[in-house]
Formats: sequence, structure tokens, C-alpha cells
Amino acid sequence: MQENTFNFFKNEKKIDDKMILITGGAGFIGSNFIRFMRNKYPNYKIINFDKLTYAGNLNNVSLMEDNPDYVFMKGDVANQKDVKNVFEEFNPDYVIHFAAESHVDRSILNPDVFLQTNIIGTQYLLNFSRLNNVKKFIFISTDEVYGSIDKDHCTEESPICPNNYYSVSKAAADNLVKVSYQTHGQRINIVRCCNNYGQFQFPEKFIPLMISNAINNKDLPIYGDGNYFRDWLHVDDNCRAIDLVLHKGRIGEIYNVGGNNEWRNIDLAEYLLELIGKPKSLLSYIMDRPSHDYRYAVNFNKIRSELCWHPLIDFKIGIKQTVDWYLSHQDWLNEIISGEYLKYYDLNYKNRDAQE
Ligand code: NAD
Ligand code: TDX
Repeated sequence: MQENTFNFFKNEKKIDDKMILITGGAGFIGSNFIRFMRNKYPNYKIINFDKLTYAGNLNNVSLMEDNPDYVFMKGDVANQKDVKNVFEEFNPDYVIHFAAESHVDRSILNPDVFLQTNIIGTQYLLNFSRLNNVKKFIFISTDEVYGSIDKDHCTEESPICPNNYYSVSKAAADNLVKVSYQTHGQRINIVRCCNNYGQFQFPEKFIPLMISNAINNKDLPIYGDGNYFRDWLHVDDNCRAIDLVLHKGRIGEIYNVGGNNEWRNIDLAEYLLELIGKPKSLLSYIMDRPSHDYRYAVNFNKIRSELCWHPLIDFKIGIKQTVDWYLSHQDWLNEIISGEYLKYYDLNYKNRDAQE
């Protein structure tokens, strides 16, 4: 442990209370998921285990601070002692594993930490979950494990074919989780979701980066010709999917989660400029991301038919709310876009000559 910042729950655990260990709960999806669970299941006990890397921000969960059924514990999933500690202290019934190094561009600059956190960290959590008879371990995987596809949609049976250090590390972890089921009958689910958007997303990712730069009248860096496709889903819809998998997902199963909402990068950047009221002259075409996946798209018929899930938030409404959230949370944004962020920004974007 680098620093001991946790307190025990202020309410005693009753026999039928669910104790849920959430890793990466100070990041984008994890923090939204914690808020979602707090609202839907106020009696569940939530442990937020997070290393607080550059992407982890306790302001994202400040609403939870005084909640008697919530604790934060600082720790590293890739440190065996930290993982042992959290299991010994809390003996969780369920584990939902969000923690990861999550940004493709950073994985190109520094792959090693992706292998440590995403692969080794997942194996440690699997080991301790098995030892402690955890009732279900949910791995938050990604549609990127299927690699790039030109047309159609990947089903859960499609081959895994990752093309960058981030997705290779997620694919390895995803396979480890599958193997734990095949070998030990470990009670797991895997969720492979498309690109999420919404409040509290770190402004290195496409949508918040474009919004943040537009607000600050900075160029919007478009990789290559901007002719790449991503499928966007509101984070609250993803939280609903994970909740259903937690309560109703069949043990050992993988579930794709998609948005049915594909956008070309350049079209989306232009749409964001329109919403914020900034000119298209801010668009700046720069050198492409190496090994850039052209398109991700998942078939999510399985979760639709088995768990009755489908996206509920209309993109035009969700993205408008998201833009408004960033406009009204510029303090949150400004705190991030200094220090480490500026160094990363320089490293990734400086000297990336414009494309012809
Ligand atoms: P994020 O980068 O916003 O948050 C990651 C969190 O994990 C941070 O709080 C960070 O401090 C924590 N963390 C990192 N390394 C850690 C370690 N070694 N030990 C403990 N905590 C650590 O990521 P996100 O966008 O919220 O993604 C969450 C999960 O969802 C990831 O597993 C990611 O692969 C997956 N996913 C994300 C998307 C997306 O669009 N954002 C889509 C599909 C899947
Ligand atoms: O500055 C940029 N310019 C640009 O054109 C950035 C940051 C991105 N892009 C492009 C690259 C992609 O085609 O926008 C698209 C989206 O990029 P990211 O937001 O970096 O997401 P992506 O690479 O698609 O990966 C995301 O989706 C799957 C998440 O970061 C992963 O965590 C998730 O698993």
C-alpha cells in the first residue's frame, strides 16, 4: 500500500447485504457505475479499490464520501500485497474489475505499464477471487479485442485479433478470465463494450478532448483523414448492462454491449463544434495513430435477447447533455488539463505534421 486512506464501513454488514469490490472506481466508467449502484441499490456495500493513476480522480466520486456503505482503498491491482489486503479486509462477495490503463495512444508511448496493470493485475484479482469464493467476477473488457472490421458486426464467437498494445493487453486479460472459467469453473462474466461517452471522462479520449479543446479555442487534432468509425454508447447505458450481467448473466458467458450508433470521427468532431458554437477552422488533420483500427462494431443480440438490454439514451440527447456537463464543470476540467496532462499532450501531439 502506498498510502492508507480507507475507513471501514460506518454501517455494519448484515448477512444478506451484497459486498461489491469495484476496481478502478475513481476513473470514468467505474465512478459512473458506483453512482449508478448507489442510486439503484442503496443497501449494497461498495469498496472502491484504485491506484489513483493520472486517470483516477477522487473528485469523480466525491458524492460518495459520506456514504456509510462506501469505502475507498488506495491500491494497485498489479501489486499482490495490495490485492491480498483488500480481500482480507473486506472479503467481497462480488468483484467488478474496471481498473486498467485505458488509452491507446499512451500504450504506444509506454506499453509496459499496460501489461502490468491490465494482464498481471487481472490475474492477481482472479487468484484472490477464487481463493475467497467470490460469487461472481466481472471483467470489463472491450470491443477492441476483436480488432478492426470493415463491415458487419462481431459476435461473442468472433476471433480475437487485437492491433495495439492496449487491446493486446485487454485481450490477454480477457483470455485469462475465460481460462479461469474453463480450468477452475470460476464464476465469471466478460463484458465487451463499445466506446463510452458521458460525464467525468478524462480529456485524453476523443469526445472530451474535442469538447475541451473547442471550449479553449484550441485545435481539434484529427488523426489521418478522420475517416475512422466508432460506435458510441452513453456510459449510463453501459452501467445498466453491467448491472444486468451482475444479477442475471449466465456464469461463464461473454456479453457484447453496443450502441448501434456509428460515427465517422470527422463527422462527430464537426457535430461537437456545432453544439459548442465554434468554427470548423479549429479542425486540424495530423499524423495518424500508428496501427489505427478502422472500425469497431459489435453484435449485441445476446444481451438483448437474454437480459433484455438495449441502449435507451438517444445519442443526440446524450451528447448534448455531455457537452453541457463539460461546459458547466470547467473547474473539474481545468484541474486536469495542467501538469502531467500537458506533458502527455506535448509528447503525443507535438511535431505530428499535418497530412496532405
Ligand atoms: P479510466 O482510464 O478513466 O479509469 C481507469 C481507472 O483505473 C482509474 O481510476 C485508475 O486510477 C485506475 N487504475 C489504473 N491502473 C490501476 C492499477 N494498477 N491498480 C488500481 N487501479 C488502477 O478508464 P475507463 O474509460 O473508465 O475504462 C474502465 C474500463 O472499461 C477499462 O477496463 C477499459 O478497458 C474498459 N473500457 C472502456 C471503454 C471506454 O470507452 N472508456 C470502452 C470499453 C471498455
Ligand atoms: O486526438 C485524437 N484524435 C483522433 O482522431 C484522439 C485522442 C483520438 N482520435 C481518434 C482515434 C479513434 O479512431 O478518435 C477515435 C477514438 O479514439 P479514443 O477516444 O482514443 O478511443 P479508441 O482508440 O476507440 O479506444 C476507446 O474505445 C475502446 C477507449 O479508449 C478504450 O478504453 C476502449 O476500450
